Order: sequence, then C-alpha cells, then structure tokens
Amino acid sequence: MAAANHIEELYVASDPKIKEFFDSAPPLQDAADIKAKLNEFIQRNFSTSGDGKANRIVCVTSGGTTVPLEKRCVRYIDNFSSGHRGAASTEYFLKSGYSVIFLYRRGTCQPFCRDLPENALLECLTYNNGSNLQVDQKSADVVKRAITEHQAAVAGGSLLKLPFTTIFEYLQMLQLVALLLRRVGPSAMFYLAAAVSDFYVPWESMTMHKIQSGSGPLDMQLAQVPKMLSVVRTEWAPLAFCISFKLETDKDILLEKAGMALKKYGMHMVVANELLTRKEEVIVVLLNDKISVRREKSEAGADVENPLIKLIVERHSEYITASSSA
Ligand code: 9Z3
Repeated sequence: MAAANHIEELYVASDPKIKEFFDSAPPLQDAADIKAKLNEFIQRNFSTSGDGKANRIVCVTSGGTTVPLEKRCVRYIDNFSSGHRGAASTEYFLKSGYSVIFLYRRGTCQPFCRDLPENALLECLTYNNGSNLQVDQKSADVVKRAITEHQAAVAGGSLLKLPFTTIFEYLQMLQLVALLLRRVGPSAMFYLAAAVSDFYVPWESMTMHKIQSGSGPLDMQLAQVPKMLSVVRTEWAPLAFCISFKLETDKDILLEKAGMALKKYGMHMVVANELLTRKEEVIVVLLNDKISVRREKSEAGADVENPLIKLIVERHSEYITASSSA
C-alpha cells in the first residue's frame, strides 16, 4: 500500500510520475520539526520590506543521495560526491551576505571544515596526562578559522543545516524547502549541487529483508527518478533564481547536455563540470552565453567556488532588479 504523503497540506505536483514518487516514498522522519526549523529560519532572515543581499536566502544542496536496495537497508547504491562544492559555496554565499539552507548528505564535507584533516579531533588536538586539551601548534590557524567563521554564521542565525541520506529524504526535503521558500520570491535561490541518483528502487517493490546472496546473480530493475528541476521552477517556487549542475565524464557531450537542461527545465543557469577537472574549472551555461570560471592557481588556497559565487551573486542581483521592475 502506498504510504501517505506526510506533507500533503503542502503537496504540489501535477506530473503523475512525480506525484507517484512522493505518494509511495517512506514518510520523512521529523518532517514537522524540519518544517518548523525552516519556517523559523525564513521568518528570521527574510522580511518583505527589506532589500539587498542581507535579505536573500539560498538553498545549497550538497553531496550524493543513496538508493536503498532493501527496506531494512543493508545495501544501497551511492555515488562519488564529497560535498566539497556545496560546503565551499555555502561559505562564499555567507560571506556575500546570503542566508543559507545547507541541505547536505550526512557525513560529507561541511562548511568551514574543508581545510581540517579528516580525523581532526585526533590529529589537531594534543593531550598529555594532567594537562588541558590543546590544539596542536601546526593546526592552530586552520582550527581557529574554522571555529570563528562557523560560530559567526551560527550566532548570526544565517546558516541552517539539514541532513539527508536517501533519494526519498532528499527529494521530500527539497520539496518542503521549495514550497516554504516560495514566499521569498526572486530573493530566493536554489543552488542544486547535490549529485542526485538517476535510478531507484520504488519503495513498494523493495524487499523488506536483506537480499540473500545464495539465490544467484542479482537481477533488479531500477525505475527512473523523475526530474524535479522543472517542478521547482514551475510549481514549487516559480519566482526563485534556479541554478542546477550538470556533471559528465565525457567533455564532448557536457556542454550540449548542460544547454539542454537549461532549456528543458527552465533553469536560469546550469553549471557544467567534468568529473576530473571539477575543482579547476566549471562552465556557466546561460541562455545566450557560456562563461568559463577557473580557480586562481597563483593564489594559495584559492578555489573555483570563489569566482563562481561572485558571478552568481551578480546575476542574481540583476534578476531581482529585473523582477521588481517587471
Ligand atoms: C555537480 O555536478 C557537482 O559539481 C559535483 C561536486 C557533484 C560534481 P563534490 O561534491 O562534486 O565537490 O565532490 N552536481 C550535480 C550532479 C547532478 O546530479 N546533476 C544532475 C545531472 O547531471 C542534474 S540535477 O543530471
């Protein structure tokens, strides 16, 4: 039996494939709590009388979604995304005066922690019997920067972090965010950097228990995940500025596919990137232009997200101005 959509009072989607996806998805845990947090965050950071960057809210999605193979999930399909793009971009949006809803995959890279070693607790702290815990001298600068900048964002109430794991959680949360950000109009932005699964096992056709290995080769049919990009644009938050990402491993088809996504889903920008060079260069595809954005190699610690977010903030400003005079 199909599970009821837990956010039915907000439900909007006229495409039957999308409706079917949400109707059959397992209900999002803590939906009421997530909704309350979002409402409180939007109320704090957006006022209809305000203008300027301080009144803008961006939803940054980050990391990859999983596809469970069993309801009591032992195995799942995953993807490579580290969440670095989303975490770095969040930092630059915050520095540009935006409030950020950081919708991220549990366990992936976090804003302000990018420069810390993977095992920061054990590698950055020292403890000699009887003395206090101390930050190792060689890690002091990077730890101070991470803590100060993170505390500033948290104290200012401009960063809301919401974790997801599965494709079901991600799309339900994206829907919730989009429907609630609708009232922010053109000052809202979607920066959809999460690597979203293209195929999934529908909940109702998924086995409850661990798939047994004794039954020979695994033969499973995966359904296509319906594309939610156009529904964000046309139904959930039609006035928001929308940026999606296109990832390919073959550069010959990258720009063509990015151009197709721009038109098909009505995106304002598509950021095209190749797997192996994604930290060096991205190409921003617009209706009448393609702009290459590169990391400034001569600057220590420079990353491609810095010039990318500058460009996006400029274009978002133009979009807000054009929307208010329309
Ligand atoms: C991206 O293309 C991101 O830039 C990366 C970032 C996932 C490559 P990392 O997390 O990598 O820093 O390691 N994200 C979107 C990929 C995606 O799933 N796009 C869909 C598609 O290509 C459209 S929504 O069809």
